[in-house]
Amino acid sequence: MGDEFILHHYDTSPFSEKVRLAFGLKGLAWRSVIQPNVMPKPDLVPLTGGYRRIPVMQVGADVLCDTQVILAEIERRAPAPSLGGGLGFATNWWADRLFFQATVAIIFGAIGHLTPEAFIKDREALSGQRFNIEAMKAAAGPMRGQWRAQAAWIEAELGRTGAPWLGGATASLADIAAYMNLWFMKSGLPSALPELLAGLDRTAAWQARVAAIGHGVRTELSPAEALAVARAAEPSIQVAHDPADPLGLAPDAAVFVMADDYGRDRVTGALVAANPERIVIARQDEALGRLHLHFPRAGYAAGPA
Ligand SMILES: N[C@@H](CCC(=O)N[C@@H](CS)C(=O)NCC(=O)O)C(=O)O
Repeated sequence: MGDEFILHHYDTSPFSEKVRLAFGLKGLAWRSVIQPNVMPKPDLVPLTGGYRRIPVMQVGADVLCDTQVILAEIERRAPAPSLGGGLGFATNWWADRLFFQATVAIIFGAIGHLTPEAFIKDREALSGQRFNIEAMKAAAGPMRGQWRAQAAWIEAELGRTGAPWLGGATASLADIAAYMNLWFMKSGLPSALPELLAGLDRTAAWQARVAAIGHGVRTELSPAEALAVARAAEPSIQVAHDPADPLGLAPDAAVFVMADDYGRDRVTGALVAANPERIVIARQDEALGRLHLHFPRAGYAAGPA
């Protein structure tokens, strides 16, 4: 079990949907561990050292936080068929941040008043901002134009090439990343989609194609079993340290890592390796032993602890 892909997620999580589709694109088998969608997450935080966002992927005693580094690791371990190269990750960055913020504004502008109090409190803690339902309502209308502008880029690209996928003849990360926003809109506010996609027929057909990629072979695992896998394993993913890294720290230095957008919990450990793709830190957990935590560089701050 030490080299299986273990995905800590929940079914309604749009970021997790990207990873599930990446497993589907590559036809991979994976273990699914369902985690709560609000704090506390007592079976997740021991693995992550305090990082609370979803999804997290575990391979033995290696813990990958954030879809950017999860997708890079899936690509490394299972290179064919490929998720594509750097442009896919650039598309992923746009889809995660800019396109996603437009999607969130529209969904919560419409359903914010139906949101349970516990969820609101949790997301206020996550974002460090008030969950301002009136402001979200006011922003949602104008944001529809911005959302459609971004969806129209998908339409334009499919129209320009006449290909079934954004990258041409085969599906890639660009498809999965951009699609995540349509998936979230469809599950969060399905009534908005016909208007938002009106006339964007290629995009609607592409959306169905991406959905049909599926999720590969999913089997459930309990949180306790996942923790037992970590306890029984030693970190095994080899990551090269880049001596030219701007962080300027040598392996073994005490470092912190934190997201620079929301969920900015600081995670600390000893540097294992830092390169343009990821930063890896080692943590000793009382119950689980030595763990290596992998974070992306884009979107994260890191420095001496
Ligand atoms: N940049 C992160 C973002 C992850 C993210 O925002 N996840 C959402 C769920 S889709 C989350 O963690 N929400 C708070 C929670 O579930 O507790 C990634 O790519 O993994």
